[in-house]
Amino acid sequence: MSCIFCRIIAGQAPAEVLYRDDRTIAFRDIHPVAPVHVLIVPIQHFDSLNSLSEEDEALAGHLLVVARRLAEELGVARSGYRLVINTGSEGGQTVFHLHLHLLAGRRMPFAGD
Ligand code: DGP
Repeated sequence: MSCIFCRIIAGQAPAEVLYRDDRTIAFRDIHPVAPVHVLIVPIQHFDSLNSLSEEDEALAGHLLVVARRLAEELGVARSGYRLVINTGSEGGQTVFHLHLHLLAGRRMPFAGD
């Protein structure tokens, strides 16, 4: 299995897992860029957001709800947080398994920077 996130999902690579259900896993980013930096990842492998179809709308919504719940549990829902989905090389994607970044704990610059 070459995908690092698939290996984490399968328990073949270590990660600090904060949440798991039948469709989703969330674990801390190995290279955090904010005091809170969690990755919310579908169990099913999608290379990127480009691979998501209309049939996956419920899953896409679930990922957002999981992110919102994690923000509450991590105590950043009120202070604020940012969700990021890097897509493709110019979008900054480096791991080609769809994931949301949950970033919080510091003031974020303008999203276009
Ligand atoms: P992106 O650039 O959007 O594809 O983000 C990929 C993120 O994945 C990046 O912030 C670093 C993180 N990452 C890469 N490999 C691992 C790993 O093995 N474990 C964990 N926890 N995070 C990883």
